[in-house]
Amino acid sequence: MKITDAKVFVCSPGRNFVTLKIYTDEGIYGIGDGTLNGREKSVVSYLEDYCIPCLLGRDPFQIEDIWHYFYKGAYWRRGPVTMSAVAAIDMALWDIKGKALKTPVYNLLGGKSRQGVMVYPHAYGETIEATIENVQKYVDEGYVAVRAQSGIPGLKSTYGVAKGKTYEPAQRGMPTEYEWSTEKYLNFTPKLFQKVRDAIGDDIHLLHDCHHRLTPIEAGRLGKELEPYHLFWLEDTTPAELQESFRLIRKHTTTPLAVGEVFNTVYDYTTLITEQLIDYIRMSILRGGGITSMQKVAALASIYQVRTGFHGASDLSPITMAAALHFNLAVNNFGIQEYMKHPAEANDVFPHAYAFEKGYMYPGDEPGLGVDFNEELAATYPYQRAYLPVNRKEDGTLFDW
Ligand code: CS2
Ligand code: MG
Repeated sequence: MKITDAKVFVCSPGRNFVTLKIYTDEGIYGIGDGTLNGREKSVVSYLEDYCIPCLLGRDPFQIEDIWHYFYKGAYWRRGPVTMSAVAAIDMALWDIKGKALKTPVYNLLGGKSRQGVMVYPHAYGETIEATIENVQKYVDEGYVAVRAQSGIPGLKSTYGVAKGKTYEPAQRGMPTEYEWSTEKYLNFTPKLFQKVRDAIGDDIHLLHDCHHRLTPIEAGRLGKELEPYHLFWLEDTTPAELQESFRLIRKHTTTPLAVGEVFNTVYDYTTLITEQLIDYIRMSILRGGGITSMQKVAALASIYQVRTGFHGASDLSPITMAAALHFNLAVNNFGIQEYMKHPAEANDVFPHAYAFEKGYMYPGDEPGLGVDFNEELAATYPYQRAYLPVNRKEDGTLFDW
C-alpha cells in the first residue's frame, strides 16, 4: 500500500479544528487530529509545507519508522506544534492500518483490557450551590467521576466556569484578560469540596484543576487541606516545566496529582514518573505525538505505578477522543479519561462510533478509529482565529491562565 496524497482541513463547527486526511493507492484513507488551541495555523503550515511532501509514496503500515522519520528527521525536536503535527500523521496511519486489517485500533494495541473507559465531565457554577447542582446533574446522568470548578467570591471570573451554557475558553478577537487572586482561591476551594462531599457523599470520584496557578508550597497547602475530601486528583497544580518542584508538593500531601496536558514528549515526564512525583499522565495522544509515542510513555509510567488520565477537552477533536478511547480500552495502567462533549455541529462534522453509557465510554468496533470527517459539511464552518485568554493578578502582573 502507498500513500498517494494528504490534505489538511481547518474548520470551525462550534470551535476551530485541524484535520489531516491521508489517502492511499488502495482507496483506504485515514484521519488524524492536529488541533492546537489558539495556534491552529502553525500546525497547518508544519504539515502542509514540511511533512506532507515527505509522506507521499511511503508505506502507511510502517508507522514506527514514519514516526521516527518526523521526530528525529526534523532535527529540531519537541514542542506543541511539531508534536501535534506528528500526532495527526500517527493517528491517521493507525486509522488506515485498522481499516486495512478490518479491525478496530484497540485490537492492534493488545485488545480489550476492560469493558469500558471511565470518563469524567466538567461540572461548574458561579457559586458553590450552583456547582453542587451541576455535579448532581452529572451524577444523575450516570457519571461515576466529575470535575468540579466554581466561581470564587471577590473574583469577576475564574478558570473553568463559563458564563453561558458551554465552556469554550478560546474566543474570537484578541485574547480576553482575566483577573486572578491565589489568596482568594486558596481560602475558598477547601470550602467548595467540603460542601460538595457533604452533598454527594463519598462514592463519586471528584477531580479539580488548578490550571498551573500555584507555587509548589501553595499546592502542598491546598492538597493537604483537600485530603479529608479524598479527591481522585488535583490537576496542574503548578507549571511543571520544573519537574522537581513536585518533590515539595509530594512532601506535603497525599492528594493524588495529575499533570501535563501542555507537555508534548516523554522527556517532560522523566523525573515526575521515575521519582513517582505524580499519579496520572494528562498528556493526550494529540499533544504527545500520537498513539506510537504514548505507548512508550504509558509503558514507562506502568513501571512506576503511574496511570493514564488523558486530556479530553473540547479543543481536542472527536478524532483524538476516539484514539484515546481505543488506547484506554487496551492499556493496562489506565486511570481515567476526560470527556468534555463537543458542540453538536462538531459531532456532525466528525461522525463517530464511540458512545457513553453509565459513566463509561466505548470506542465502538468499526475498523480503524471509528470516526470520519465530513469535508462538505466542514467547509460550511470556516476557520476564524481565536485566542485562549491571558491572566493577570489583581495588581496587573501577567500570570498563568
Ligand atoms: C483544561 C482545558 O480540560 C482541562 O483540563 O485544562 O480546558 C484547557 O484549559 C483547554 O484545553 C485549553 O485549550
Ligand atoms: Mg486541565
